[in-house]
Amino acid sequence: MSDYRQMWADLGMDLDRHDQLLEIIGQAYSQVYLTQQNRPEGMKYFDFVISEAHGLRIQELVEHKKSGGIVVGSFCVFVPEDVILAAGGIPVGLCAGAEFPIGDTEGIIPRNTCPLVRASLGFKLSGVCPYIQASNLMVGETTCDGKKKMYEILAEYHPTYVMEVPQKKTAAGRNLFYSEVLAFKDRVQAEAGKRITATDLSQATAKLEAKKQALRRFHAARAASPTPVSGRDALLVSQIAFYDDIDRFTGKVNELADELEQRKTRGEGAFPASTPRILFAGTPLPLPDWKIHSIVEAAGGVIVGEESCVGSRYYSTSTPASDGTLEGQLKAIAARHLDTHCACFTPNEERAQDIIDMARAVKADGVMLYSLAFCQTYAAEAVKVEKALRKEGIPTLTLESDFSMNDAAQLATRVGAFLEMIAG
Ligand code: BJ8
Repeated sequence: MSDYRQMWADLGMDLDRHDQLLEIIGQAYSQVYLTQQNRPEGMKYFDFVISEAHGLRIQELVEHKKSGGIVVGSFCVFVPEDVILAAGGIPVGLCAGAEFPIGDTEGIIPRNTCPLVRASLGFKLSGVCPYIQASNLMVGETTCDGKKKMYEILAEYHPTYVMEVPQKKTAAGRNLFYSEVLAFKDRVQAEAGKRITATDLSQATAKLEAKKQALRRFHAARAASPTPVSGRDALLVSQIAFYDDIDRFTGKVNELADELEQRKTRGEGAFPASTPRILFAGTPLPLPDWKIHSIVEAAGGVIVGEESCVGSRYYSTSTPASDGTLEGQLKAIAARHLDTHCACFTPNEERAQDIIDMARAVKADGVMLYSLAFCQTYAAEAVKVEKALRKEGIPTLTLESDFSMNDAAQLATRVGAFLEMIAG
């Protein structure tokens, strides 16, 4: 990694703190990932991507900018990646799943704010995220109050643009979001110095659809018993989906899906078939948040699906057909995003059914309903979702946590008891 120090310095990063971060992530990765047995061969590519997440990939972004392209960072699946791609830009999902930079937000945003919101700002303030440093623009959205207010602060430190997401999926809400997608296209065009044509956009959307289709194939293969891949590895693939090169990633995920399908034919699993199968449902698990998955799998269970934005809420939406004009395609893109069943909407009845359907599809023995601390929308919705799951006879465990390891032992006890209950 030492070859990249000049590049990091040029990006204005804090090299000493960045060294500390890499050390922590490197240790966690070795412990959570490299100790696993019987991993698919195809995971080697994703190990490589992680090892070069702050190196080679950043070098690619820097090269892209040198040749006149732009890099656009975002925090939520409501930001349309294909609009950025159509302008010759590279979209990157910013991760913020770590405790490391949260102290930097002390006195800037209240402590009783969701850790994802605090870490998102903290990664900018601490100067340890090369993705933020390399991005021309960061794009926020009005999905929750914590994020809305955080973006106002972020704008003081980095060029930031905010898209308004409606709270209701009414005709007025849909029109509002369409106008937001139009305005976003204009902003991206201005940033890139390039007009997006209908052909640019349809090609970009086709790439995005191919990526999501590869992810759908990969995650569908987890339904096999025994499941051919660990939850940790599957989560990693979903996390990397937000920042790797789109075509390369799609190819590698399809290769991995082929391998999982062959494993299924041979009856080969990451864990024995008798291992209790858990569906994770809730708030996003951005890199490098591997906490819940490692606790569940260390306690003798396996995670077989993620109903999360780092998971099915990202890959399950697809772009409806359009008339092919630029406006028609942008309308279809707006409709695609409003098909996301995020707790930021009221009502959001579809989500409970999604979880029930997914639990059945992946043959889950139980569902873990997770929310990050201080996330009111997901915590409140968990009550309703739990009721719906109980009605279907699906065992449920509700958990709330953050990115620190302070509560790891307590979580492990609760998870262990839940696994025993469903196995017994
Ligand atoms: S589409 S889930 S990525 S908004 S956990 S910051 S909601 S207080 S992340 Fe999300 Fe988009 Fe919805 Fe997905 Fe606020 Fe809750 Fe924190 Fe959250």
